[in-house]
Amino acid sequence: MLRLTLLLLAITATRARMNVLFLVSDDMRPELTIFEGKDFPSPVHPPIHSPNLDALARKSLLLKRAHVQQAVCAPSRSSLLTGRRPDTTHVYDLQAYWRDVGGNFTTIPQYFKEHGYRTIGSGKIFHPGTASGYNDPISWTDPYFHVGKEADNFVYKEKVTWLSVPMDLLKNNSLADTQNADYAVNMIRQAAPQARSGERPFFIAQGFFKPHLPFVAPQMFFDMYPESSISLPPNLYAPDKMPVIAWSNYSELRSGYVDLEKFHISGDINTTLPNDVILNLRRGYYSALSYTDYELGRLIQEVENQGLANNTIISFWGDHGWQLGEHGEWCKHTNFELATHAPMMVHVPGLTDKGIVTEELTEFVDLFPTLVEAAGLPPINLCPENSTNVLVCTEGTSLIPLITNPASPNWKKAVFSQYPRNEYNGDQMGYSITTDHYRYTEWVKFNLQPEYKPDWTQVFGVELYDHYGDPQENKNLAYDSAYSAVVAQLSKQLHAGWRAALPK
Ligand SMILES: [Ca+2]
Repeated sequence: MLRLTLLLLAITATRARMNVLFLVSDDMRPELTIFEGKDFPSPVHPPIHSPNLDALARKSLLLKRAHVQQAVCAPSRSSLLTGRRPDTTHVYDLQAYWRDVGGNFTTIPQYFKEHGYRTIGSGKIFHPGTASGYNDPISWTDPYFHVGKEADNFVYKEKVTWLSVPMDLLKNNSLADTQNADYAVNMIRQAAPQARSGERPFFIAQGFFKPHLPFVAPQMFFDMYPESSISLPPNLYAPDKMPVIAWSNYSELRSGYVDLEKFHISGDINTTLPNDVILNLRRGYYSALSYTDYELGRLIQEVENQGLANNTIISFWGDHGWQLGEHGEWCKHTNFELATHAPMMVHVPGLTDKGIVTEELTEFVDLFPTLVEAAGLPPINLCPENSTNVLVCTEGTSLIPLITNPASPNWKKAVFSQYPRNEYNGDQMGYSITTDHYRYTEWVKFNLQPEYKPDWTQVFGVELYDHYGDPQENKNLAYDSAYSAVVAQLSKQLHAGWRAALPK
Protein backbone atom coordinates (compact mmCIF):
# COMPACT_ATOMS: atom_id res chain seq x y z
CA MET A 1 0.00 0.00 0.00
CA LEU A 2 2.78 2.37 0.95
CA ARG A 3 4.55 1.53 -2.29
CA LEU A 4 1.39 2.35 -4.27
CA THR A 5 0.98 5.65 -2.46
CA LEU A 6 4.58 6.55 -3.24
CA LEU A 7 4.06 5.56 -6.86
CA LEU A 8 0.95 7.74 -7.10
CA LEU A 9 2.82 10.57 -5.52
CA ALA A 10 5.57 10.10 -8.05
CA ILE A 11 3.07 10.10 -10.93
CA THR A 12 1.37 13.21 -9.58
CA ALA A 13 4.70 14.89 -9.26
CA THR A 14 5.53 13.91 -12.83
CA ARG A 15 2.21 15.25 -14.08
CA ALA A 16 2.82 18.52 -12.35
CA ARG A 17 6.05 19.13 -14.22
CA MET A 18 5.65 22.06 -16.49
CA ASN A 19 6.72 22.36 -20.10
CA VAL A 20 8.71 25.31 -21.35
CA LEU A 21 8.19 27.31 -24.52
CA PHE A 22 11.37 29.35 -24.94
CA LEU A 23 10.96 32.18 -27.44
CA VAL A 24 13.82 34.34 -28.70
CA SER A 25 13.95 37.30 -31.03
CA ASP A 26 17.01 38.80 -32.72
CA ASP A 27 17.75 42.53 -32.26
CA MET A 28 14.29 43.43 -30.88
CA ARG A 29 14.46 46.47 -28.67
CA PRO A 30 11.67 46.89 -26.09
CA GLU A 31 9.77 49.38 -28.22
CA LEU A 32 6.38 47.84 -27.51
CA THR A 33 3.30 49.46 -26.05
CA ILE A 34 3.65 47.30 -22.96
CA PHE A 35 7.07 48.80 -22.25
CA GLU A 36 5.98 52.40 -22.60
CA GLY A 37 6.55 54.84 -19.84
CA LYS A 38 9.59 56.57 -18.52
CA ASP A 39 11.76 53.55 -19.21
CA PHE A 40 11.95 53.75 -22.97
CA PRO A 41 14.07 56.72 -23.95
CA SER A 42 12.68 57.17 -27.47
CA PRO A 43 8.90 57.46 -27.35
CA VAL A 44 8.69 58.87 -30.89
CA HIS A 45 7.14 56.02 -32.82
CA PRO A 46 3.87 54.98 -34.43
CA PRO A 47 1.52 52.61 -32.59
CA ILE A 48 3.38 49.30 -32.50
CA HIS A 49 1.42 46.22 -33.61
CA SER A 50 2.45 43.39 -31.33
CA PRO A 51 -0.82 41.81 -30.16
CA ASN A 52 0.75 38.48 -29.25
CA LEU A 53 3.58 39.88 -27.16
CA ASP A 54 1.13 42.31 -25.55
CA ALA A 55 -1.17 39.41 -24.62
CA LEU A 56 1.74 37.33 -23.32
CA ALA A 57 2.96 40.28 -21.24
CA ARG A 58 -0.50 40.67 -19.68
CA LYS A 59 -0.17 37.20 -18.15
CA SER A 60 3.56 37.35 -17.41
CA LEU A 61 6.13 38.78 -15.09
CA LEU A 62 7.17 41.70 -17.33
CA LEU A 63 10.77 42.78 -16.72
CA LYS A 64 10.58 46.40 -17.80
CA ARG A 65 14.20 47.15 -17.07
CA ALA A 66 16.13 44.07 -18.14
CA HIS A 67 19.69 44.59 -19.35
CA VAL A 68 21.89 42.36 -21.46
CA GLN A 69 25.46 41.66 -20.41
CA GLN A 70 26.95 42.56 -23.81
CA ALA A 71 24.97 44.15 -26.64
CA VAL A 72 25.71 41.82 -29.54
CA CYS A 73 24.37 38.38 -30.48
CA ALA A 74 26.84 35.67 -29.47
CA PRO A 75 28.16 37.21 -26.23
CA SER A 76 24.65 38.04 -25.04
CA ARG A 77 23.20 34.66 -25.95
CA SER A 78 26.14 32.68 -24.55
CA SER A 79 25.81 34.64 -21.33
CA LEU A 80 22.06 34.15 -20.94
CA LEU A 81 22.11 30.51 -21.98
CA THR A 82 24.91 29.56 -19.55
CA GLY A 83 23.84 32.00 -16.81
CA ARG A 84 27.34 33.53 -16.70
CA ARG A 85 28.78 36.88 -17.68
CA PRO A 86 31.16 37.56 -20.57
CA ASP A 87 34.21 37.71 -18.28
CA THR A 88 33.37 34.10 -17.31
CA THR A 89 32.28 32.74 -20.72
CA HIS A 90 35.14 34.67 -22.37
CA VAL A 91 32.86 35.15 -25.37
CA TYR A 92 33.22 38.72 -26.64
CA ASP A 93 32.82 38.19 -30.38
CA LEU A 94 30.80 36.17 -32.89
CA GLN A 95 33.30 33.30 -33.22
CA ALA A 96 34.36 32.00 -29.81
CA TYR A 97 32.54 29.00 -28.25
CA TRP A 98 32.28 29.13 -24.47
CA ARG A 99 33.09 25.42 -24.13
CA ASP A 100 36.45 26.13 -25.80
CA VAL A 101 37.38 29.45 -24.23
CA GLY A 102 35.45 29.66 -20.93
CA GLY A 103 34.51 26.23 -19.63
CA ASN A 104 32.23 23.29 -20.37
CA PHE A 105 29.25 25.16 -18.96
CA THR A 106 25.79 23.59 -18.98
CA THR A 107 23.11 25.52 -20.90
CA ILE A 108 19.46 26.10 -20.03
CA PRO A 109 18.08 23.50 -22.51
CA GLN A 110 20.85 21.08 -21.53
CA TYR A 111 19.86 21.36 -17.86
CA PHE A 112 16.24 20.56 -18.72
CA LYS A 113 17.41 17.67 -20.90
CA GLU A 114 19.44 16.29 -17.99
CA HIS A 115 16.25 16.35 -15.92
CA GLY A 116 14.19 14.27 -18.30
CA TYR A 117 12.83 16.85 -20.68
CA ARG A 118 12.55 16.46 -24.41
CA THR A 119 14.50 19.49 -25.68
CA ILE A 120 13.84 20.73 -29.19
CA GLY A 121 15.37 23.77 -30.85
CA SER A 122 14.90 25.55 -34.15
CA GLY A 123 15.93 28.84 -35.77
CA LYS A 124 18.41 31.06 -33.93
CA ILE A 125 18.78 30.26 -30.24
CA PHE A 126 22.55 30.19 -29.94
CA HIS A 127 24.55 32.31 -32.33
CA PRO A 128 25.03 29.92 -35.27
CA GLY A 129 28.36 28.62 -36.49
CA THR A 130 31.54 28.25 -34.45
CA ALA A 131 30.18 30.46 -31.62
CA SER A 132 27.94 27.59 -30.53
CA GLY A 133 29.79 24.59 -31.94
CA TYR A 134 26.98 24.63 -34.53
CA ASN A 135 23.92 25.01 -32.29
CA ASP A 136 25.41 23.17 -29.31
CA PRO A 137 24.17 19.63 -30.11
CA ILE A 138 24.56 18.50 -26.48
CA SER A 139 21.70 20.83 -25.47
CA TRP A 140 19.05 18.98 -27.47
CA THR A 141 17.38 15.57 -27.41
CA ASP A 142 16.18 16.02 -31.00
CA PRO A 143 18.31 17.06 -33.98
CA TYR A 144 18.47 20.86 -34.20
CA PHE A 145 16.34 22.34 -36.98
CA HIS A 146 17.66 25.38 -38.73
CA VAL A 147 16.47 27.06 -41.91
CA GLY A 148 18.99 29.85 -42.44
CA LYS A 149 18.48 33.44 -43.55
CA GLU A 150 19.52 32.44 -47.06
CA ALA A 151 16.07 30.87 -47.37
CA ASP A 152 14.81 34.44 -47.84
CA ASN A 153 16.82 34.87 -51.04
CA PHE A 154 13.82 34.03 -53.20
CA VAL A 155 12.39 37.47 -52.46
CA TYR A 156 15.47 39.50 -53.37
CA LYS A 157 18.28 39.08 -55.84
CA GLU A 158 20.67 41.64 -54.43
CA LYS A 159 21.30 42.62 -50.86
CA VAL A 160 18.58 44.80 -49.47
CA THR A 161 18.23 46.74 -46.28
CA TRP A 162 14.46 46.78 -46.15
CA LEU A 163 11.88 45.06 -48.32
CA SER A 164 8.13 44.71 -48.28
CA VAL A 165 7.46 41.25 -49.72
CA PRO A 166 4.36 41.11 -51.97
CA MET A 167 1.85 38.65 -50.52
CA ASP A 168 1.59 36.85 -53.89
CA LEU A 169 5.22 35.75 -53.54
CA LEU A 170 4.37 33.97 -50.31
CA LYS A 171 1.69 31.70 -51.73
CA ASN A 172 4.13 28.92 -52.57
CA ASN A 173 7.21 29.96 -50.61
CA SER A 174 7.87 30.95 -47.01
CA LEU A 175 10.40 33.21 -45.36
CA ALA A 176 12.91 31.56 -43.01
CA ASP A 177 11.16 32.63 -39.81
CA THR A 178 7.87 31.20 -41.09
CA GLN A 179 9.56 27.91 -41.96
CA ASN A 180 11.22 27.63 -38.56
CA ALA A 181 7.94 28.50 -36.83
CA ASP A 182 6.12 25.85 -38.92
CA TYR A 183 8.62 23.31 -37.62
CA ALA A 184 8.18 24.41 -34.00
CA VAL A 185 4.37 24.29 -34.27
CA ASN A 186 4.66 20.76 -35.59
CA MET A 187 7.02 19.77 -32.76
CA ILE A 188 4.61 21.14 -30.15
CA ARG A 189 1.97 18.82 -31.67
CA GLN A 190 4.39 15.90 -31.65
CA ALA A 191 5.55 16.42 -28.07
CA ALA A 192 2.09 17.20 -26.69
CA PRO A 193 0.75 13.66 -25.99
CA GLN A 194 3.70 12.76 -23.74
CA ALA A 195 3.56 16.19 -22.11
CA ARG A 196 -0.16 15.82 -21.41
CA SER A 197 0.20 12.36 -19.89
CA GLY A 198 3.10 13.49 -17.74
CA GLU A 199 5.37 10.93 -19.34
CA ARG A 200 7.81 13.48 -20.72
CA PRO A 201 7.61 17.26 -20.51
CA PHE A 202 9.06 19.37 -23.30
CA PHE A 203 11.38 22.33 -23.59
CA ILE A 204 10.76 23.76 -27.04
CA ALA A 205 12.93 26.68 -28.11
CA GLN A 206 12.29 28.81 -31.15
CA GLY A 207 14.54 31.68 -32.21
CA PHE A 208 13.45 34.23 -34.82
CA PHE A 209 15.86 36.06 -37.13
CA LYS A 210 13.79 39.22 -37.17
CA PRO A 211 13.71 42.11 -36.65
CA HIS A 212 17.45 41.78 -37.38
CA LEU A 213 18.66 43.34 -40.65
CA PRO A 214 17.66 43.12 -43.45
CA PHE A 215 14.20 44.37 -42.56
CA VAL A 216 12.34 41.95 -44.81
CA ALA A 217 8.71 41.21 -43.96
CA PRO A 218 5.46 40.39 -45.75
CA GLN A 219 3.68 43.43 -47.13
CA MET A 220 0.79 43.09 -44.68
CA PHE A 221 3.15 44.18 -41.90
CA PHE A 222 4.49 47.17 -43.82
CA ASP A 223 0.85 48.14 -44.40
CA MET A 224 0.46 48.47 -40.62
CA TYR A 225 2.94 51.38 -40.70
CA PRO A 226 1.99 54.01 -43.30
CA GLU A 227 4.96 56.17 -44.28
CA SER A 228 3.19 59.20 -42.82
CA SER A 229 3.19 57.53 -39.38
CA ILE A 230 6.98 57.26 -39.15
CA SER A 231 9.03 60.00 -37.48
CA LEU A 232 12.68 60.85 -37.20
CA PRO A 233 14.31 60.11 -33.84
CA PRO A 234 14.20 63.00 -31.38
CA ASN A 235 17.98 63.14 -30.93
CA LEU A 236 20.05 62.88 -34.08
CA TYR A 237 23.42 63.70 -32.56
CA ALA A 238 25.88 62.01 -30.24
CA PRO A 239 25.78 62.86 -26.54
CA ASP A 240 27.49 66.10 -25.59
CA LYS A 241 31.05 65.37 -24.34
CA MET A 242 30.85 61.70 -25.30
CA PRO A 243 34.31 60.09 -25.43
CA VAL A 244 35.17 58.82 -28.91
CA ILE A 245 35.65 55.25 -27.70
CA ALA A 246 31.95 55.01 -26.79
CA TRP A 247 31.01 55.33 -30.45
CA SER A 248 30.35 52.48 -32.88
CA ASN A 249 30.57 53.35 -36.60
CA TYR A 250 27.72 50.89 -37.34
CA SER A 251 29.74 49.02 -39.93
CA GLU A 252 27.14 46.25 -39.80
CA LEU A 253 24.62 48.54 -41.49
CA ARG A 254 27.09 50.34 -43.76
CA SER A 255 28.92 47.33 -45.12
CA GLY A 256 26.36 44.61 -45.22
CA TYR A 257 23.02 45.85 -46.29
CA VAL A 258 22.80 49.11 -48.15
CA ASP A 259 24.93 50.99 -50.62
CA LEU A 260 25.64 54.07 -48.60
CA GLU A 261 28.59 55.23 -50.67
CA LYS A 262 26.40 57.54 -52.70
CA PHE A 263 25.49 59.29 -49.49
CA HIS A 264 29.17 59.56 -48.42
CA ILE A 265 28.32 58.13 -45.01
CA SER A 266 31.42 57.40 -42.99
CA GLY A 267 29.80 56.21 -39.80
CA ASP A 268 31.67 59.01 -38.04
CA ILE A 269 30.27 60.79 -35.02
CA ASN A 270 27.60 63.39 -35.89
CA THR A 271 27.22 62.37 -39.51
CA THR A 272 23.66 61.25 -40.06
CA LEU A 273 21.95 59.33 -42.83
CA PRO A 274 19.55 61.17 -45.18
CA ASN A 275 16.12 61.60 -43.62
CA ASP A 276 14.34 59.36 -46.14
CA VAL A 277 16.79 56.53 -45.41
CA ILE A 278 16.26 56.94 -41.66
CA LEU A 279 12.48 56.85 -42.11
CA ASN A 280 12.63 53.75 -44.32
CA LEU A 281 14.89 51.97 -41.84
CA ARG A 282 12.54 52.76 -38.97
CA ARG A 283 9.49 51.64 -40.93
CA GLY A 284 11.19 48.42 -41.99
CA TYR A 285 12.27 47.68 -38.43
CA TYR A 286 8.76 48.06 -37.03
CA SER A 287 7.34 45.92 -39.84
CA ALA A 288 9.85 43.14 -39.16
CA LEU A 289 9.04 43.38 -35.44
CA SER A 290 5.33 42.90 -36.16
CA TYR A 291 6.09 39.97 -38.46
CA THR A 292 8.03 38.33 -35.61
CA ASP A 293 5.13 38.92 -33.25
CA TYR A 294 2.78 37.23 -35.71
CA GLU A 295 4.95 34.10 -36.07
CA LEU A 296 5.56 33.87 -32.35
CA GLY A 297 1.81 34.03 -31.76
CA ARG A 298 1.31 30.85 -33.77
CA LEU A 299 3.46 28.90 -31.31
CA ILE A 300 1.63 30.25 -28.26
CA GLN A 301 -1.69 29.42 -29.95
CA GLU A 302 -0.55 25.85 -30.61
CA VAL A 303 0.28 25.35 -26.93
CA GLU A 304 -3.30 26.43 -26.20
CA ASN A 305 -4.71 24.21 -28.96
CA GLN A 306 -2.97 21.24 -27.38
CA GLY A 307 -4.58 21.93 -24.01
CA LEU A 308 -1.21 22.71 -22.43
CA ALA A 309 -1.65 26.42 -21.63
CA ASN A 310 -2.08 25.74 -17.93
CA ASN A 311 1.02 23.62 -17.78
CA THR A 312 3.54 25.47 -19.94
CA ILE A 313 5.96 28.19 -18.88
CA ILE A 314 6.55 30.70 -21.68
CA SER A 315 9.59 32.95 -21.70
CA PHE A 316 10.43 35.60 -24.27
CA TRP A 317 13.54 37.72 -24.71
CA GLY A 318 15.32 39.67 -27.44
CA ASP A 319 19.10 39.33 -27.40
CA HIS A 320 19.83 43.10 -27.00
CA GLY A 321 18.46 46.51 -27.93
CA TRP A 322 18.96 48.47 -31.14
CA GLN A 323 19.81 52.04 -32.03
CA LEU A 324 17.41 53.22 -34.69
CA GLY A 325 19.05 56.53 -35.53
CA GLU A 326 19.00 58.01 -32.03
CA HIS A 327 22.32 59.81 -31.42
CA GLY A 328 22.91 59.32 -35.18
CA GLU A 329 23.82 55.78 -34.08
CA TRP A 330 22.70 52.46 -35.58
CA CYS A 331 22.71 48.77 -34.68
CA LYS A 332 24.00 47.66 -31.27
CA HIS A 333 27.71 47.40 -30.32
CA THR A 334 27.63 50.09 -27.62
CA ASN A 335 26.94 50.53 -23.92
CA PHE A 336 24.11 53.02 -24.43
CA GLU A 337 20.77 52.30 -22.81
CA LEU A 338 19.25 51.71 -26.25
CA ALA A 339 21.69 48.86 -26.86
CA THR A 340 21.70 47.14 -23.45
CA HIS A 341 18.01 47.47 -22.53
CA ALA A 342 16.09 44.57 -24.07
CA PRO A 343 12.69 42.92 -23.76
CA MET A 344 12.09 40.03 -21.38
CA MET A 345 8.98 38.41 -19.91
CA VAL A 346 8.17 35.11 -18.21
CA HIS A 347 4.73 33.52 -17.99
CA VAL A 348 4.39 30.96 -15.20
CA PRO A 349 0.88 29.40 -15.10
CA GLY A 350 -0.77 29.86 -11.73
CA LEU A 351 1.78 32.47 -10.63
CA THR A 352 1.73 35.31 -13.19
CA ASP A 353 -1.70 34.92 -14.84
CA LYS A 354 -2.92 38.36 -13.79
CA GLY A 355 0.18 40.07 -15.13
CA ILE A 356 2.93 41.47 -12.95
CA VAL A 357 5.07 44.42 -13.95
CA THR A 358 8.36 45.07 -12.23
CA GLU A 359 10.48 48.19 -12.62
CA GLU A 360 13.33 46.65 -10.66
CA LEU A 361 16.62 46.41 -12.56
CA THR A 362 17.23 42.90 -13.85
CA GLU A 363 19.80 41.14 -16.01
CA PHE A 364 19.76 38.49 -18.70
CA VAL A 365 21.81 36.12 -16.51
CA ASP A 366 18.76 36.01 -14.23
CA LEU A 367 16.67 33.89 -16.61
CA PHE A 368 18.44 30.55 -16.12
CA PRO A 369 17.79 30.26 -12.34
CA THR A 370 14.28 31.67 -12.91
CA LEU A 371 13.19 28.97 -15.35
CA VAL A 372 14.76 26.28 -13.18
CA GLU A 373 12.87 27.50 -10.11
CA ALA A 374 9.59 27.96 -12.03
CA ALA A 375 9.78 24.38 -13.32
CA GLY A 376 10.69 22.99 -9.90
CA LEU A 377 14.04 21.56 -10.98
CA PRO A 378 16.91 21.37 -8.47
CA PRO A 379 17.98 24.98 -7.81
CA ILE A 380 21.26 26.33 -9.12
CA ASN A 381 23.91 27.73 -6.84
CA LEU A 382 25.67 31.04 -7.20
CA CYS A 383 28.96 30.58 -9.05
CA PRO A 384 32.19 30.81 -7.06
CA GLU A 385 34.75 33.47 -8.03
CA ASN A 386 36.41 30.98 -10.37
CA SER A 387 33.83 28.67 -11.93
CA THR A 388 35.90 27.38 -14.84
CA ASN A 389 35.40 23.80 -13.71
CA VAL A 390 31.85 24.14 -12.36
CA LEU A 391 29.42 22.71 -14.88
CA VAL A 392 26.25 24.20 -13.39
CA CYS A 393 26.05 27.50 -11.49
CA THR A 394 24.70 30.97 -12.03
CA GLU A 395 25.92 34.54 -11.93
CA GLY A 396 22.31 35.73 -11.91
CA THR A 397 19.45 35.78 -9.44
CA SER A 398 16.09 34.01 -9.81
CA LEU A 399 13.36 36.50 -10.72
CA ILE A 400 10.65 34.45 -8.98
CA PRO A 401 10.67 36.62 -5.79
CA LEU A 402 9.63 39.59 -7.99
CA ILE A 403 6.36 37.79 -8.75
CA THR A 404 5.18 38.15 -5.16
CA ASN A 405 6.97 41.43 -4.56
CA PRO A 406 7.60 43.33 -7.82
CA ALA A 407 8.94 46.36 -5.93
CA SER A 408 11.13 44.35 -3.63
CA PRO A 409 13.29 46.32 -1.21
CA ASN A 410 15.58 43.30 -1.19
CA TRP A 411 16.63 43.25 -4.83
CA LYS A 412 19.88 44.14 -6.59
CA LYS A 413 20.29 47.88 -6.96
CA ALA A 414 22.61 47.87 -9.97
CA VAL A 415 23.08 45.91 -13.19
CA PHE A 416 26.16 45.47 -15.38
CA SER A 417 26.95 45.42 -19.08
CA GLN A 418 30.19 45.61 -21.02
CA TYR A 419 31.42 46.12 -24.55
CA PRO A 420 34.90 45.61 -26.04
CA ARG A 421 36.59 47.90 -28.53
CA ASN A 422 39.07 46.53 -31.04
CA GLU A 423 37.07 43.49 -30.11
CA TYR A 424 39.17 41.10 -32.12
CA ASN A 425 42.25 41.70 -30.03
CA GLY A 426 40.48 42.82 -26.89
CA ASP A 427 42.51 45.91 -26.15
CA GLN A 428 39.83 47.89 -24.36
CA MET A 429 36.59 47.23 -22.55
CA GLY A 430 33.76 49.57 -21.64
CA TYR A 431 32.27 48.51 -18.30
CA SER A 432 28.87 49.98 -17.55
CA ILE A 433 26.83 50.05 -14.36
CA THR A 434 23.17 51.08 -14.39
CA THR A 435 21.41 52.14 -11.21
CA ASP A 436 17.91 53.52 -10.82
CA HIS A 437 19.28 57.03 -11.31
CA TYR A 438 22.39 56.77 -13.49
CA ARG A 439 24.33 54.94 -16.12
CA TYR A 440 28.08 55.14 -15.54
CA THR A 441 30.71 53.69 -17.88
CA GLU A 442 34.51 53.43 -17.79
CA TRP A 443 36.41 52.50 -20.96
CA VAL A 444 39.65 50.92 -19.79
CA LYS A 445 42.53 48.71 -20.87
CA PHE A 446 41.50 45.07 -20.93
CA ASN A 447 43.87 42.16 -20.62
CA LEU A 448 42.73 39.12 -22.55
CA GLN A 449 43.90 35.63 -21.67
CA PRO A 450 44.89 34.40 -19.31
CA GLU A 451 43.64 37.24 -17.08
CA TYR A 452 40.41 38.42 -18.72
CA LYS A 453 40.56 41.38 -16.40
CA PRO A 454 40.35 45.15 -16.73
CA ASP A 455 43.17 47.48 -15.78
CA TRP A 456 41.19 50.26 -14.10
CA THR A 457 44.24 52.53 -14.05
CA GLN A 458 44.37 52.92 -17.85
CA VAL A 459 41.24 54.90 -18.70
CA PHE A 460 40.25 55.92 -22.26
CA GLY A 461 36.93 57.57 -21.49
CA VAL A 462 34.24 57.95 -18.84
CA GLU A 463 30.49 58.51 -19.20
CA LEU A 464 27.78 59.50 -16.75
CA TYR A 465 24.14 59.92 -17.77
CA ASP A 466 21.44 61.13 -15.41
CA HIS A 467 18.40 59.04 -16.30
CA TYR A 468 16.09 61.18 -14.19
CA GLY A 469 16.80 64.38 -16.11
CA ASP A 470 18.19 62.93 -19.34
CA PRO A 471 16.67 59.50 -20.14
CA GLN A 472 17.84 59.73 -23.75
CA GLU A 473 21.48 60.01 -22.60
CA ASN A 474 22.21 63.24 -24.50
CA LYS A 475 24.62 64.79 -21.97
CA ASN A 476 27.69 63.11 -20.57
CA LEU A 477 28.17 64.57 -17.10
CA ALA A 478 31.28 62.61 -16.16
CA TYR A 479 33.57 65.60 -16.71
CA ASP A 480 31.29 68.06 -14.89
CA SER A 481 32.82 68.92 -11.52
CA ALA A 482 29.35 69.19 -9.98
CA TYR A 483 29.09 65.42 -10.38
CA SER A 484 32.53 64.42 -9.10
CA ALA A 485 31.12 62.83 -5.94
CA VAL A 486 28.60 60.82 -7.98
CA VAL A 487 31.38 59.71 -10.34
CA ALA A 488 33.58 58.65 -7.42
CA GLN A 489 30.77 56.63 -5.85
CA LEU A 490 29.72 54.90 -9.08
CA SER A 491 33.33 54.19 -10.01
CA LYS A 492 33.75 52.41 -6.68
CA GLN A 493 30.57 50.40 -7.29
CA LEU A 494 31.63 49.54 -10.84
CA HIS A 495 35.02 48.26 -9.71
CA ALA A 496 33.39 46.24 -6.91
CA GLY A 497 31.34 44.49 -9.59
CA TRP A 498 28.09 42.53 -9.74
CA ARG A 499 28.71 40.39 -6.65
CA ALA A 500 28.84 43.45 -4.42
CA ALA A 501 25.49 44.61 -5.88
CA LEU A 502 23.62 41.43 -4.95
CA PRO A 503 20.95 41.73 -2.26
CA LYS A 504 22.43 41.15 1.16
CA1 LIG B 1 21.22 40.03 -32.12
